Amino acid sequence: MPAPFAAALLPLALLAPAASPVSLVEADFDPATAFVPPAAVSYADDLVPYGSHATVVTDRSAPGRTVTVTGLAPGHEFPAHLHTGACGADPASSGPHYQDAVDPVQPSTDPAYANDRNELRLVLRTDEQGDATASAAVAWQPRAGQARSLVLHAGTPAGPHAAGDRVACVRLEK
Ligand SMILES: [Cu+2]
Repeated sequence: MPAPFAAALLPLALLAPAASPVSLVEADFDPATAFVPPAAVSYADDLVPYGSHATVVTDRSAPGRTVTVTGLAPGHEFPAHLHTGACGADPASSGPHYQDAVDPVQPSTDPAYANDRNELRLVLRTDEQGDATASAAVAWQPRAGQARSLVLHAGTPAGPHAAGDRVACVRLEK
């Protein structure tokens, strides 16, 4: 019975050219002062050594991100968030947290907006090698061009840094 067989193949043929729902950002942390603007910036070489590495996997079929880092300070907790701005020489250039529903009052402190369903937040807990993987799932896709960076904060133990200091930034969009 050729007709049902052909009908069954048709949806597969339509799906085949679609782009993979998974995209990947691979970046080495470098100083912001590098001659070529780096794909990932470290602002604190003691916590995020130059040459350490980040991988950010985005799966559009199950919104969220999986972040892997290697070679960071061992035994450390780095909170990491999606931020709106681009990585730059000034750690503040990455701007506020990306929010699906944007709080009309910025900086956002209202728990109705500043929460882990409306923002993408995760915590990277490094092992004794300085490696960590963490995932966060959310119910939304970021608006194109508005979630430009993943920022790592100093977290705990913060050492000479304040826990909220931005210690590194991974470029997700131009
Ligand atoms: Cu943040």
